[in-house]
Amino acid sequence: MTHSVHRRAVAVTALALAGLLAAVVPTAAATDTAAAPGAAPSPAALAAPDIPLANVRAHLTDLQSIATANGGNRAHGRAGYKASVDHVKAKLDAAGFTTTVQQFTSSGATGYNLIADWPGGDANRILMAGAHLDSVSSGPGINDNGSGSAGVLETALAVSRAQLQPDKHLRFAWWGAEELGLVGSRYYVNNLAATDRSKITGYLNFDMIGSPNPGYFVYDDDPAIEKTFKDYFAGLGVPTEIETEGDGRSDHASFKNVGIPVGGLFTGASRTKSTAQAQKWGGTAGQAFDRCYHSSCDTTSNISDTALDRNSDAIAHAVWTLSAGTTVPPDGDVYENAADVSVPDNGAAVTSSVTVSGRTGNAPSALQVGVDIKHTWRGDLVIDLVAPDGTAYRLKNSSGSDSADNVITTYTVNASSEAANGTWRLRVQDVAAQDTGYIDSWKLTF
Ligand code: DTR
Ligand code: CA
Ligand code: ZN
Ligand code: ZN
Repeated sequence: MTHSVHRRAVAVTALALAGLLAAVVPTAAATDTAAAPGAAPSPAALAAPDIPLANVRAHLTDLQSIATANGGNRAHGRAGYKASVDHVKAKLDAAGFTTTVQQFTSSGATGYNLIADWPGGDANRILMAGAHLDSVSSGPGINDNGSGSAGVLETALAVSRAQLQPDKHLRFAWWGAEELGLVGSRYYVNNLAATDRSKITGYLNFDMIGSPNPGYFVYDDDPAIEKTFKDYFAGLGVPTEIETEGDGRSDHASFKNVGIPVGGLFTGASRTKSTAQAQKWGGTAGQAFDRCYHSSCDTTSNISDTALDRNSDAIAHAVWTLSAGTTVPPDGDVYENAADVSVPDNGAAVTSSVTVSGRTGNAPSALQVGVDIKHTWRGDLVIDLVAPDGTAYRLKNSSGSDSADNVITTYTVNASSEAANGTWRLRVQDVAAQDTGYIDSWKLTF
């Protein structure tokens, strides 16, 4: 919509002045910037400690000794597995955890899940981290999955050393019979009452995190969990790839199947590292990430210390970050993005996003969408809320006659058919020539 010349002359002068002022106040490019929910956790809550590689290595040495003393493996139904459970449990008991050994039967043998609760935190918001502790029968299973088991164990011991008191309740788990088909973790989930399942805000899985020819793969299931890991590795300057070997390949599938947000890390198994991957990660192209996968040579010699260290530190970062939670404002959970996003004049739509996680069920029928858009002649603007599944809810249509400036208001949207968790976007488009502006901030209140 073009406007009267008179108004345009005045507007152009004002805009020119604004433009000069704007030169002093940098505005973000028209990018989509996800933001965490509500008030940011306190910095202290995010500062996970370094996980000492030597400690993780010592756990692997212990697991190797257990396998060597028990027929060379730590497989379900064998003495080496129960000895592994007893060993890890003793360390957790000594560190102040409340441990539970959950028994089940599979393939005619007794299996064991080890669950360790860290006292404190909100019992209605539980963050879990786990790894399968069993090996295949053909070897000691040090990378698969002593590495994940040791990384999770040392993170739990670091929680104890720090006497961490996060907002959320922390629960750690070591699964039995994963190699028989995720048997232990599925048994755990299936025996959780629905009300107890809904309290689990996320499950983090670590299965093979020390492969000798490592890749750095991040599960791409829950966006907020994925971002937590990707941001950590970005901080190290380590590129990551999305784990693509299939959702059903480890214990996170048991949790994902019942709608619990999941994430995790993986350094690769029998697939071959490509030339491009070797260029970005080092190691040997044309060779498997782990040549000893499910073999007798999966010993303490079958580990990359660099990968084990980085991933153990990433586990701690995720546990500290995702358990910090946020102070729930009195008016419910608020998820805000205050990054400026320029709206091109009479141009393409731009978006600004917020990532919602840790909630259960669907969004409310009266979801509050607060917008603050600075834009002269707001009649140029079309505004939509886009749900995580892509469904668009029209908040405002363009209107040539609405010459007022700025859209600073709260819309109420019936979003009850949308899952609450995921990335929500505010989409804004200027559909008329002249007059410009930007998204100043917006927020969702559940
Ligand atoms: N199934 C796991 C190894 C494995 C293979 N692909 C993936 C992807 C994500 C995690 C683990 C895996 C095992 O043998 O224990
Ligand atoms: Ca470390
Ligand atoms: Zn395996
Ligand atoms: Zn495994």
